[in-house]
Amino acid sequence: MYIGDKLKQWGDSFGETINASLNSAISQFSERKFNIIMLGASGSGKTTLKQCMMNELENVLGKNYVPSGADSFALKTDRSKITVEFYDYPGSMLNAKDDKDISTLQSSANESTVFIITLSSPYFMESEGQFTGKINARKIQQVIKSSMPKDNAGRFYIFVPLQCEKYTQYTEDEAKRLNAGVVSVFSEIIESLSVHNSMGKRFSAAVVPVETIGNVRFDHFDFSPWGSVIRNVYVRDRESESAQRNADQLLKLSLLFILNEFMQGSGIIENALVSSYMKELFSDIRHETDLYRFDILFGLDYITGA
Ligand SMILES: Nc1nc2c(ncn2[C@@H]2O[C@H](COP(=O)(O)OP(=O)(O)O)[C@@H](O)[C@H]2O)c(=O)[nH]1
Ligand SMILES: [Mg+2]
Repeated sequence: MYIGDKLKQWGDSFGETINASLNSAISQFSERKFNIIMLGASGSGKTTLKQCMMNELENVLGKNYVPSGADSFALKTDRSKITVEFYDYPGSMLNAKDDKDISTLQSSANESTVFIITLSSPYFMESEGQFTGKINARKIQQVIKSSMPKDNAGRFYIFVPLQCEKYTQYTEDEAKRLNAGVVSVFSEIIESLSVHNSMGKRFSAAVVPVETIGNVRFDHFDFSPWGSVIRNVYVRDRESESAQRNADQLLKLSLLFILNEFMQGSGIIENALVSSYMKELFSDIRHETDLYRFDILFGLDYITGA
């Protein structure tokens, strides 16, 4: 089974829980804005992924969803509003020679609550990882490092392998190798963030693979005569229509964290959004028999509100 029935059930009840809690939890507060920044090399899939998440908004938020521009949306009740904006810059800005570009990126990162870090999976999964440099992990880690909050603000760092259908759909070993690969590419920053987490920073981190296309499979790299990768070649692998998978999971996790931040900032920590029952479902979703898996690396409490 690709995604277990449990996962579906969880997804359904999750949506209801968000809506029910939202109405009661935020009705007494005014407006607040949160940002989600997409960080990844050019071509790693940031814009596609952002669009997939936007496409799930209605489905996930139901009547609380209010459109608000191409890159933002709002969760609204009668008396309050949480606006969420995606920062989606060209990946080339990571390599910008121009100081202005890098400082735009940096100041957006400083103001972001959720960091979605995208990786083109074949670069670290194929050819013994010799093209891992193309993920630009060094620069991404620098931006993350320089944007750590001085105050008690929470941050959710979600590492999202993309272009990963070849690894998520066939064997469990490959699915595990994918998640482990992500952790290894970003090991330096993950270690540092987890130290901050254990010293009391409200930091969470997760690895959440998403298939934004679904019915394609990585086949090979096209090389230039001097051995650099010109492009990644994918082939249509199945009869099925193109179908994105798990962008809704990523959206829900991001929203849960944001809602918890909202409540934290409002001084009603006890008003936990998600019950211990939800926490049980969290462990279910990562059930061994589900080929698809996401891993919470640390900071689960800041996501579930437990
Ligand atoms: N196979 C596959 N291709 C993807 C996936 N996500 C993005 N792509 C492709 O990767 C290319 C770059 O995507 P884009 O979103 O423009 O990347 P950006 O430069 O990071 O914004 C596009 O051709 C997408 O169709 C994915 O999950 N699987
Ligand atoms: Mg883009």
